[in-house]
Amino acid sequence: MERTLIIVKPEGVQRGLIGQVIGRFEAKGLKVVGLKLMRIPRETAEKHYAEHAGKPFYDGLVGHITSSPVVVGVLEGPEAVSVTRGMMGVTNPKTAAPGTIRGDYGLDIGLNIIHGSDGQESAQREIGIFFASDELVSYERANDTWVVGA
Ligand code: D4T
Repeated sequence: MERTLIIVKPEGVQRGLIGQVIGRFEAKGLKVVGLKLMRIPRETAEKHYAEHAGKPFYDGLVGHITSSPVVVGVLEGPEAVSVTRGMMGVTNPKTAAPGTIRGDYGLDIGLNIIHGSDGQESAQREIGIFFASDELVSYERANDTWVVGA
């Protein structure tokens, strides 16, 4: 089982899409093992987006993600990282395929609704930035065998 970090970005919260976005992952069968609404402090955003420091869109990115509350979550499931990335769609919502979150809800690359970790290493790093270990909960769901098999 893998874990991955997602962020419903400020535009997702402001547009009332929290439930629809999280609901897609639940319907897919991924398990929510961590979830909180927060206003991201600037220092945390800089840590999270460290790989983009120096890029032309970096200042806007950090300014935007800290501008309004977000919902941060940890999803668990088989190949959770790539399954989540596939459901998000490509970075630019204009070209993201219909049926993906970005393809269905967005039009602007700076307002692309959702972040998801892009690999297992970044997932571990990002989960550590946003969640203390006692904020993540392992549990069985009664219908897991009907989603991921025995
Ligand atoms: P994240 O990391 O948020 O899941 O997005 P992606 O993996 O799909 O895309 P990314 O890391 O290349 O970009 C991170 C973040 O920056 C915004 N962005 C990106 C932007 O505002 N302008 C740009 O030109 C690019 C490339 C969107 C996502």
